[in-house]
Amino acid sequence: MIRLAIQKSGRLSEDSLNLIRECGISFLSSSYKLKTEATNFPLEILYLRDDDIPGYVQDGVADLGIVGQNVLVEAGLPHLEIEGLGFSKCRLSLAVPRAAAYDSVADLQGKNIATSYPEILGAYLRERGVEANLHTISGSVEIAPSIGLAEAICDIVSSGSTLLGNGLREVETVFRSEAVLIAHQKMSAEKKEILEQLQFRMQAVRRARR
Ligand code: PRT
Ligand code: ZN
Repeated sequence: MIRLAIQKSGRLSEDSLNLIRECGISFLSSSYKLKTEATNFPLEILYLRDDDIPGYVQDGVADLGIVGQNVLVEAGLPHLEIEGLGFSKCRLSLAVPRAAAYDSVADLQGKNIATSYPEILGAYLRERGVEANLHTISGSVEIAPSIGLAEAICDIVSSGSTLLGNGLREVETVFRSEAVLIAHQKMSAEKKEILEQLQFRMQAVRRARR
């Protein structure tokens, strides 16, 4: 039996469940349950907050997980990734108020930047020799400039309409992300075999979708 952690409720949940079902794996799902067992494959599904998934897989509490690369890299655990899954594509971008002057990332020197991704953004700025004050906030990052908390933000973007609606302009792509399959690094031979079967099915599903 292998244990897979997926997001309980959020943007990854439906696509994660659909992928498992399309692999021909059946299970009962109910919104209040925290775990469920498949009926025709040696798989147990754990429903967690996405932020908790990398740590659970690193510690081996779950053998596998499905999570956004943005969350995985921010947690400092990129080595857990074994395969891109092609959904939940988005980017982590820097944005400034529409009317603000902006030529290059050097313009952010000494500025206040609000973000939920201080690790990824910090590395990006360091590589470019920019020193800024990062303010870590966990939500509603887009309103930070309008309330005077920061001159710029760094947040997840997909369509861009949230930035637009908050009077912000996207100026740099910091990181591109998609959902990925992650795995604990020390698995038994038995679990490795189940993982191989699962990956084989996932790849077949993805080929069939193209
Ligand atoms: O409760 P839990 O902690 O599990 O969930 P969460 O609220 O932390 O995450 P959730 O469900 O919002 O997102 C899960 C994952 O989906 C993220 O980690 C990304 O990998 C991926 N993803 C894909 C996105 C988006 N697209 C997205 N658009 N995550 C967030 N957004 C938000 C963004 O933060 C911004 O507020 O949507 C807004 C921007 O969208 P646009 O379309 O207006 O640009
Ligand atoms: Zn989260």
